[in-house]
Amino acid sequence: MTNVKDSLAGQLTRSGRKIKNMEKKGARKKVSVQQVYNAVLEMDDELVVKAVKAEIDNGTDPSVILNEGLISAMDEIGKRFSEGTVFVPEMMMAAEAMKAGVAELKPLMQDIDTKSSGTIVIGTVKDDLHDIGKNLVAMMLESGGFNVIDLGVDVETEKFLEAAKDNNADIICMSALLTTTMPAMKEVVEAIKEAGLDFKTMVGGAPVTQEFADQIGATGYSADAPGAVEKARELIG
Ligand code: B12
Repeated sequence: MTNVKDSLAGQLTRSGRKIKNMEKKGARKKVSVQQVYNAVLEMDDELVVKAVKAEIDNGTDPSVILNEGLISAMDEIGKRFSEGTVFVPEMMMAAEAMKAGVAELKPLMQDIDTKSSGTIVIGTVKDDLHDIGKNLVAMMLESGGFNVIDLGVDVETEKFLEAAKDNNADIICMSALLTTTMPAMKEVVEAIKEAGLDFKTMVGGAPVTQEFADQIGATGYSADAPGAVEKARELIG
């Protein structure tokens, strides 16, 4: 019988070798915060933290570190996953590395002049475990002065509604990263309507589009975290 640990280690070594080969071919994108970007591709959380700290010390804009360093490296990991050159364990390691970098940036992304702009309930929809983007959106909303209740991942429709009612929320924000979990967003929008409630809804996540948001009757959509803050401000008025 194959030992799972050995098999995972084998996978990692094999794909690690592939990553090294790709490096030789210069497959890494050139970005201004190269050390951060590279460290995520190395899937090394300590290296990511070191590189992020170095950029902070250099005075680099935190949003550049986030977008050009951390987020674009995760996009590259996703591309490699699609191509079959990295596997789920590596995606997880890269995700952990990215989270460590985001944690370093979080204190720098707080708005100094914040006042509570409204209450937002946020979560990743049912059957979906992706939370990096959702966490970023939650962090930016919090920094933007909103009171944010984060329900985590794999959130059932009923739980969104209950939390919104309990906290007298203005908006329910939903994240989905899988095409198979996007319909859960529609379920929440319909459940709100059926219950005669008037919560606004915002949807996002890599496969989600404005067109999809319109189709399911969501109140708002944004392609990224800063846009989510803008949209939330617009919706709450
Ligand atoms: C990291 C990752 C994982 C990690 C997740 C770790 C974690 N804690 O989140 C792990 C390894 C667990 C994972 C598992 C799986 N994954 Co995955 N994963 C990814 C990966 C590489 C990156 C996602 C990410 O974090 N991106 C970075 C963040 C910052 O971007 P984001 O989430 O899009 O968020 C931004 C915006 O979309 C927006 N946003 C996000 N949410 C919201 C919400 C609102 C309200 C608003 C307004 C905006 C907004 O703002 C964010 C910041 O700017 C993607 C590839 C990709 N490029 O998307 C695949 C990807 C999403 N996974 C994929 C797959 C197939 C899977 C698995 C099924 C694999 C498997 N065989 O097991 C499982 C599913 C597990 C489950 N049930 O959820 C596919 C999905 C394909 C599809 N069409 O559905 C992708 C696209 C990879 C691929 N190219 O094939 N994955």
